[in-house]
Amino acid sequence: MLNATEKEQFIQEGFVVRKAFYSADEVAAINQAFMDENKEGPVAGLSDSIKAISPDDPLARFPRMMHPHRHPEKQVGQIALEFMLSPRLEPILRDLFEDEPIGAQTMFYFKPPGARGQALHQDNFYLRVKPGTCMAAWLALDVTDADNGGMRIVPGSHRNEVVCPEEADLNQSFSNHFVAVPEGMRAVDVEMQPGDILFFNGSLIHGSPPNSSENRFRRSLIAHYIPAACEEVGHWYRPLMRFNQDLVQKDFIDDGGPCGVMVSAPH
Ligand SMILES: O=C(O)CCC(=O)C(=O)O
Repeated sequence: MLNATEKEQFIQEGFVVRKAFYSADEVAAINQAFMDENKEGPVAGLSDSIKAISPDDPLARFPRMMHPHRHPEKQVGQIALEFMLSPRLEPILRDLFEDEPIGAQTMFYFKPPGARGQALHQDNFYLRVKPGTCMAAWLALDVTDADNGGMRIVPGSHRNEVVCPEEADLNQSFSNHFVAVPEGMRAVDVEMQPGDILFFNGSLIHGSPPNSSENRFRRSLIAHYIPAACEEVGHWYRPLMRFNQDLVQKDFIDDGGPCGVMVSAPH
């Protein structure tokens, strides 16, 4: 559960960090499993197809893995599913949503040295949750800071509307979507230790700069959730799962939405 200060911070700023949520042993086991899964490079059906910008683009060797929890036959699949539906996370997410949380997505970012980041964006643009908002639980698996491309967030921006993104600079970001920092707000870097979790509202503007460190990976395991009371969600996020693994039906939206057609699997 969250204390009153954490809850107030989440309401005002749209995020909260829980320190040392996973132990060093748990973090090491997660990293080992994903590094093993990627040891021959990207895995068909699991790794994202990120377009390399040069022959030595580190993301060509280490693209993020999308929805690993949908692969129960793999160790990484079991790890991602356990993380998404962890009884440790459930009461916190319930507190943040003031509703039952439903698991919608997992991702694993390797973000090796030299990798591009992900330009500022809002998750609700992709998940299209209505009414309400999606929510992220972002587990740090390395020390993360501005140097190795840690998370950058715009506190308070979750109270703004979801906006149609502009074109991002593809030399800095593997994703082509970019949402500017609203006037009067500023982006801040979130420094985290392995095992810390950042929870954030799906309308919060966030992203990460490139990993400009010499030799430090910035790995993270991420789950996204929707509230039980929402009626609509993007079709990419099917199946939706309760914490007891029961499947949940919603209106799965597959039109272009207010910002036009999305041609590939987002986020
Ligand atoms: O880890 C990152 O660099 C970005 C992650 C992100 O955008 C998210 O978890 O929604």
